[in-house]
Amino acid sequence: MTRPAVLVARAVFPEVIERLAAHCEVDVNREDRIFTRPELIARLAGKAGAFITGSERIDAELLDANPQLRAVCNMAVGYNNIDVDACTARGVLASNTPDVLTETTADFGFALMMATARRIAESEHYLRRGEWTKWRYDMFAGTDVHGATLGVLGMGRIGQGVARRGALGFGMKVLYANRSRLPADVEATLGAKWVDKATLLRESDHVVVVTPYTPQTHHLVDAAALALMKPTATLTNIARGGVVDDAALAAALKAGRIAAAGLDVFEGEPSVHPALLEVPNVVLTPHIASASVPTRLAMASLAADNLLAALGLGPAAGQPPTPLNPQVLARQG
Ligand code: 8YV
Repeated sequence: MTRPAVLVARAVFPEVIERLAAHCEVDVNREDRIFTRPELIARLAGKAGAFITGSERIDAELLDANPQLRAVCNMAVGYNNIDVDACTARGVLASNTPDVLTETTADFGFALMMATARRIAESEHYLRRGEWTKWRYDMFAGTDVHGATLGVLGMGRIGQGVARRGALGFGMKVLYANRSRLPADVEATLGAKWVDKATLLRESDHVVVVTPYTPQTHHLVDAAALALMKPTATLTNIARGGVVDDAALAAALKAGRIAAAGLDVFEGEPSVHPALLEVPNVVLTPHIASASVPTRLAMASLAADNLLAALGLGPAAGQPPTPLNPQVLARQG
């Protein structure tokens, strides 16, 4: 039997490549340069499957140029880089990596919110600049996290993880806005109250954004939303660039309309809106919320499991663990 060829579109853990190589002909982007679109399309020629990350966009045009493709497996839970309907229409299995990163990402979201509220990055820069000469009563005085009101915009798995940390660890009152309401027992455990977005923005001391990026959530937090927030409030975005209007946020931070922001994701990343780099009251990190070594390894392994299984290989042949369009499998079966 000929071994199927797969593309690993970005550099990834060698042990994961080895596992793929036990079953497939693997073409790895070892230099880890992000492919241009024509390069990606060309590199997929003859490949049955692709191991991708958020930096590769999979759409109808790319699929039509590579009709032999049978599986595209994302090393990310968010999949706004994949046109799942276009995959389904062409019988291509698409997958993501849910669950394995939930707690690590919630840890980071909480850490970023705390760093923002307590001005950790800003004060560290001040110290490194050699400006710390004396104690002062209001030096880097921020806002409290414990006992404050946490507003979670988007209450999926990661949002619930952030809420759990706030409610159970820090005695926070939790508000959440989400398309659907949580089951009563989950609400009760978190002491969480389902509210509309405007109420959440008006009443929260710390707003954390954890929604998927879709046309409906584009600029969910825009100038009008920011205007509803308390002047003492913080905003943390660990969702996707584009859910927050970064230009409007920079203007709100500059004007002191909200106290501070923590951002792990940006519109057009890795570019960062220049105005955000100018304001001191924002903590900026380079999309690392899921970046613990065990979690990144778990994400890569799950993406590889999906790829092998979707191509009918390995111990779970035919049964990818986390498909986005399982109807494709039913059709193949
Ligand atoms: C990834 C993420 O690191 O899982 C996601 O949706 O945003 C991150 O965990 C990133 O998307 C790379 O694929």
